[in-house]
Amino acid sequence: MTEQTLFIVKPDAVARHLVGQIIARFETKGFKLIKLKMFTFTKSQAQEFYSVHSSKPFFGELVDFITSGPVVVAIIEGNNAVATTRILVGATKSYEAAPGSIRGDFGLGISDNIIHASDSKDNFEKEAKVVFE
Ligand code: FUP
Repeated sequence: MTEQTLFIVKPDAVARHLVGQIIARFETKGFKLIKLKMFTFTKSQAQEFYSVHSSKPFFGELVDFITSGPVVVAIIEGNNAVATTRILVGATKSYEAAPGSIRGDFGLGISDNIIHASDSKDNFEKEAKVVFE
């Protein structure tokens, strides 16, 4: 089923010049790029983006990290985009993520875990509003 999802190349990966390699993984897999932009989250945008985590102990760290430098956000389209993108991205803790996944191949951190991807159609729609509107 053709659907859309969103991913964000996080500040750690932008700083390490991994943007091209990460976008290439999605294009190589067969996804079509629909929207692409580079920007830096404001604090209020980050708090809204991560509002589902607002009660978690790591919320402050998460907001500080995602606002720490520019990110690249993309909307992509293709078969089963939400679930397949989560597979390509890998486990949240980069040091546990499987080799071959983006987090597994490029990082070791938790909040600095290279990439964000929407985990449902509803969250894709919410996140796309926060970053593109
Ligand atoms: P994911 O969907 O894999 O990005 O992971 P979650 O939605 O569970 O977490 C969102 C972000 O919170 C992660 F990208 C990193 C951060 N996080 C922490 O900093 N510490 C934790 O213990 C769990 C998540």
